[in-house]
Amino acid sequence: MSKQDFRSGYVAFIGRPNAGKSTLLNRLVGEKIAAVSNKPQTTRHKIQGIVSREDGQIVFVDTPGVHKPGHLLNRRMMAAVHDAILNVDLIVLMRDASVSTGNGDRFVFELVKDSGKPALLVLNKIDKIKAKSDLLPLIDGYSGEHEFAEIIPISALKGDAIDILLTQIVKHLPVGDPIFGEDEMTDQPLRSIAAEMVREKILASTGEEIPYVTAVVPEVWDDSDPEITRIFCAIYVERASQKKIVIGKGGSRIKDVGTKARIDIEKLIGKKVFLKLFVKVVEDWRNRERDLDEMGVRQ
Ligand SMILES: Nc1nc2c(ncn2[C@@H]2O[C@H](COP(=O)(O)OP(=O)(O)OP(=O)(O)O)[C@@H](O)[C@H]2O)c(=O)[nH]1
Ligand SMILES: [Mg+2]
Repeated sequence: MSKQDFRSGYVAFIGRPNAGKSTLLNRLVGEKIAAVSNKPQTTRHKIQGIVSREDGQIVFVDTPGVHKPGHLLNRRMMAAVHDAILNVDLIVLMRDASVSTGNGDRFVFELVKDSGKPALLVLNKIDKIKAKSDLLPLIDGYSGEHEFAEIIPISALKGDAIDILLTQIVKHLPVGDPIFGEDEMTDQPLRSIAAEMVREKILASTGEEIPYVTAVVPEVWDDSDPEITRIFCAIYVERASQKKIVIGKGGSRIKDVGTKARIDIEKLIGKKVFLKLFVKVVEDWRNRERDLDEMGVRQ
């Protein structure tokens, strides 16, 4: 590959909550760097994942799912979406193809249209569509919505059509030098990824309001022992009753969350981990500038 043919650029994943944006990011990067869950609003800030290939380098920007903002937290989340749209070379609009189109989707289509940026439409979760012939009318319908550069059905979970997607993405990027080093994977500090792994396990094991009122802040990261990394994370909730739920009967839930998160973090850093979790009640943290800053939910 000659230097003149090498392409590089930023690509944002934009879509409704639960479309599978973070699942795709993890799949493309080949490491778990973003939390994934079946609860909406899992991703709260921009996460970059870097893919280096022979023909190009792509910096993927995972963003929070597009939703109506209620708290300051949600307003910051939506600001991250707008910021990503403004600053990328290409948009990947992602839809869960197994559910029907609603008003929320139309809002996302408009966002992408208004940006004037080139966009690919990714129809995700095709593993859930039994009759593949159902895909054609879907693709037809969407091509009437907007002039997408491509419409690509994939399964982020199973890894179907991921290579096709990557090749198409590179094709639509500008010619240019790599932006990051070849072996760089993400802009996220390890401690933020670790905190996200803890939050992911809490999301997986709770329902109702707990996923929305929970945040995880890494407070201590001690690498002084070459054998083991000691990590202390605070789990924020808003009320004492929620603290009880997160801790679980006799501490069973927080113990289970800790064990599962520790396994993910050990895989990530390639070292033994001691993980200590504790719960803090901070009323209305979702509307408090300082708490959000500390949690890394950036302006
Ligand atoms: N069957 C199936 N499930 C998928 C696929 N991709 C993602 N999922 C599931 O969909 C759910 C949502 O995935 P996420 O990757 O967290 O979705 P997201 O778009 O990042 O969601 P937000 O961060 O809330 O905006 C999870 O339960 C995933 O396992 C897919 O290709 N097939
Ligand atoms: Mg996500």
